[in-house]
Amino acid sequence: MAGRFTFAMIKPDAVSGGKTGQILAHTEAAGFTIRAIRQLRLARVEAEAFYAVHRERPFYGELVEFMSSGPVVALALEGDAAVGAWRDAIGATDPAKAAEGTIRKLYAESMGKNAVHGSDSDENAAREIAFFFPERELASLGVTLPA
Ligand code: FUP
Repeated sequence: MAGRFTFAMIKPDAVSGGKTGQILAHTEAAGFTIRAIRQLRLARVEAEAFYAVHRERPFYGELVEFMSSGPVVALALEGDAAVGAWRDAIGATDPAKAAEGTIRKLYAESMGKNAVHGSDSDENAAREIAFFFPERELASLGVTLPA
């Protein structure tokens, strides 16, 4: 059964572009509840670890550079079948291919600078939420992840 939580992130292009408020408003209007939220700047090693799955891809260096270039906003979102619903709300990786009305269509610049992140599975959602938020805070915020 699909879980109720996903991990979302507003990326440096959108934060520095002053889009945080609009993206959060869009997120809530799309039916998600923001359970945890934190603005921070990733160190290079943290960006490398977060995107370790893409280590062998040609765009990895650029991705790590970009993701550590300025503040991001990390979010634990709750909603029905949250992982898939959030991916639907953000649209395709390449904003040029994203559907009308999606967050990437509205706010992203390019395939690399694409405004937002969304987990691609319940397992990765749990891993990514735990990467950004202290476990001791999650239960009190209403986030219950599978062990
Ligand atoms: P998504 O799940 O839509 O975020 O996309 P991926 O996991 O495939 O890619 C992760 C990030 O790598 C994207 F958000 C942007 C970057 N990327 C590129 O810069 N070039 C590519 O060809 C593919 C991904």
